[in-house]
Amino acid sequence: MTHPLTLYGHFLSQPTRAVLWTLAMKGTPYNFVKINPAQNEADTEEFYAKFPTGGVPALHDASAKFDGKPLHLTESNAILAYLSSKNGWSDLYPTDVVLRAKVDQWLHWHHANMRICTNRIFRPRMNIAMGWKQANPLLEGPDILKLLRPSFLVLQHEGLLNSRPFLVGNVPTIADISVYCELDQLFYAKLLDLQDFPDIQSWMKRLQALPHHDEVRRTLFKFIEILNSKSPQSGI
Ligand SMILES: N[C@@H](CCC(=O)N[C@@H](CS)C(=O)NCC(=O)O)C(=O)O
Repeated sequence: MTHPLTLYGHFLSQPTRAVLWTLAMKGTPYNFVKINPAQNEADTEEFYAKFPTGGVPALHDASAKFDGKPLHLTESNAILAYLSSKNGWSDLYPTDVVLRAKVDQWLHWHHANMRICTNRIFRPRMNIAMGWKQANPLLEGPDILKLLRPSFLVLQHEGLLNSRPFLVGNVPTIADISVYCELDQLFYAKLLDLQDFPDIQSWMKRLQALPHHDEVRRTLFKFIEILNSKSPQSGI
């Protein structure tokens, strides 16, 4: 069936997962095109013509126009904000300017902070396990904690201050979704030491309880089995 929205992405891509989860939670129909950038599947003229930044997730919205053409949008947090604004999901992206500013703060913070969960910790493991692109050296337990500790302090002491249930209040927003989708993979791969951060642990449990959590992580769970079996494989 054809829908105006087409999402290009991969189930192991953390920012793709954030968009997929949001669409699932809101019951929004869309077409999905699986693209694995780690196997150079985004390196085609056709993809670059639509999405010059070359990565996933990437959204095509046939019901909206930019420069006289259908809207093509990259950057997961921009996609999440766009979908929320367009569809009036004010629970996920509040219309109150102060609350929205706090959501935006976390979305911007995510890029230079939480994103290291993938770039420095998870992706090297993924590339080795799947025989994909060249990997950086693997970081292990204490080095992972050292790298993430400053971000955990910010999350615990500013985000979840006074045991606030979610980063910006009593309900989850796209800020929680974006940040959590970096940490989930480390949690399930048993690479996350949150002993000193009980508020982050409780917050993660609240996110795990949201609808469609496991469904959008089926490929991640399968990949973690491969990772634990320590034998290189392909086909995800
Ligand atoms: N800031 C971007 C990051 C997107 C990103 O890093 N995507 C990865 C997959 S998780 C990608 O497409 N990388 C391109 C490549 O590996 O060549 C976002 O939030 O959407």
